[in-house]
Amino acid sequence: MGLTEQEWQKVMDIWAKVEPDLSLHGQEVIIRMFQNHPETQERFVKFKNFKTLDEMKNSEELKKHGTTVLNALGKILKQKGSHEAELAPLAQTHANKHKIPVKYLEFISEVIIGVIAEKHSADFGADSQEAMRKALELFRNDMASKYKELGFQG
Ligand code: ZNH
Repeated sequence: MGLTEQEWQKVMDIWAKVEPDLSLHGQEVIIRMFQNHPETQERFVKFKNFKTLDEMKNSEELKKHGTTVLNALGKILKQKGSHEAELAPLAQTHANKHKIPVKYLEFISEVIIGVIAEKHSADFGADSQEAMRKALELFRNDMASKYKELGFQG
């Protein structure tokens, strides 16, 4: 389940390409998640009534949320697996308050990989994608364990 130092390095390298344009990536991730998995949009009081792509694209709030999500994810990835301190509060809110199933974390993980692959094809080859996929799997597994501890079915 863990990643080798080399794999973490690949994750860090690609994240360094994402970071300068975090909010654009974040916006894209949230919009694509809503489009590919409309049930995820229902979880957001502030976005669930958006109907058109333009509405989504023009929303500063949505962009801000995308930035918040990727910012939190970046902090977690940089812990290279020792992310207990970062994960605990996130698991808490996502289990008890937002009620986000692990399945939705799977959706967003795939979307994140897809968006990065599109924007950074030259720097995100098969082995980097594989490393990122493993890192996001580790994140989800640890979220799922926390969910269990909190009594959330997830
Ligand atoms: Zn989430 C929120 C992160 C996924 C839903 N988020 C949030 C926040 C953060 C995050 C940081 C803020 C704070 C709190 O906690 O509350 N997320 C995140 C991450 C991830 C996620 C990192 C992965 C990667 N989420 C998710 C999903 C979903 C969600 C998948 C669904 C589907 N979130 C959410 C909500 C919220 C949040 C609903 C709230 C919003 C507002 O503001 O209202």
